[in-house]
Amino acid sequence: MDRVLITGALGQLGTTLQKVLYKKGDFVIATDIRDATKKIECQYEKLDVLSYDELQRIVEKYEINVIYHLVAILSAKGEKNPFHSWKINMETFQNIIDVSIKSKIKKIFWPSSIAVFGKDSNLNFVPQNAHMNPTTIYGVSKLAGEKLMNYYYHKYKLDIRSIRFPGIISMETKPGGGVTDYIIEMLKASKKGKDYNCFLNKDKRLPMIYMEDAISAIILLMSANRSKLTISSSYNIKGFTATPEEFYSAIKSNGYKIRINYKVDYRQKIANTWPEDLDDTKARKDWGWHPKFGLEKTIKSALNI
Ligand code: AKB
Repeated sequence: MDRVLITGALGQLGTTLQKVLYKKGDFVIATDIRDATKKIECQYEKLDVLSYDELQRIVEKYEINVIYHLVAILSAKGEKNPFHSWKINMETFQNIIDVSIKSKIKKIFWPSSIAVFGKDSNLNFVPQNAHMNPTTIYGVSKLAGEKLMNYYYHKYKLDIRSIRFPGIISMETKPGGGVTDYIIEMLKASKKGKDYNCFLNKDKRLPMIYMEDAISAIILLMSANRSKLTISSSYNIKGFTATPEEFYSAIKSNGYKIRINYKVDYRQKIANTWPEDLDDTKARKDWGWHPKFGLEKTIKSALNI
C-alpha cells in the first residue's frame, strides 16, 4: 500500500484523483491551500506548498512515500500575473523535489501540459520530441519543470513521472482558469439550459481528454516499471480532438437546445499556439496508454445521459 500525498487536491484533477486512489486502497492525505468545503473521504490537511517546513512536516508526520503534486496556476489565469504564476508553479515544484530527495520519496507524479508547445511544434500533429517555445508563463513553467524532472532523474535518480495533459473534461469542479475550460463552461451552461458565449473560435481544434481517461493514464503511468519508460520528461497523450462547434453539435444532438455565440477574446491567441493533434504512440508503447472516451461518449457521460 502506498502512502500518498496529493497537493492541489481541491482542483480539477485532485478532486477526482483523491477519491480514486483512496478507493483503490492507498493511504491518502489530500492537501490544498484552502479549507475543504465539501466532505472528503480521505484525510485532509490545509497546506501551502510554498512553505518548505510545512510540506516536510506533513511528509514526515504521515510517512509519505508517493507524491502527486497538482498545484498550478493555469494558462489563461497565469497571464494576469506572470511573476506570481511562476512562483506558484515553480517554487512549489522545487520544494516537492527537495523534500522528496531528503525524505527518499519513491515516486512523484507531476502534470505537464500541451501548453509547452508553440508555433514551431508542428501543431497539426505534434511529435513527442517537438521543438518547444511556449507562449504563456504557464507553458514556460511546465517546460522548465520538464527539464527539472529530467535533471533530477539523472542527478539523484529521483523518479518523477509526467503527462502533457490536453484539455481535461470533467463536471465536478468549477473551471479553473484554463483555455480549454470553454468546454466545461459550455457543458455547465447546457445543463442549466442557458446560452453560452464561447471565447474561442468555432473551428479551433484542440486535443481533449475525459477525466476518467486522465485518471487511468496517471494510474497506468505510475504503476509502470521505470525500466519501461523511455522518456524521462513528460509523455504526450490525448483522448480525442474537437472544435467548439463539434462539441456544440454533439450537445445539441443529445437534446440540449442552447445557443452558442462566438465572442473570441485573448484566449484564442493562446489556443493558436497549441496543438490541433498530437502523437501519443510513445505513451501507448511504453505504458499501455489507451483512451476509452471519444467525443460522443464524453458528452454523454458529462451530461449523465
Ligand atoms: C489550460 O487550458 O490551461 C489547461 C491545460 C491544457 O493545461 N487545461
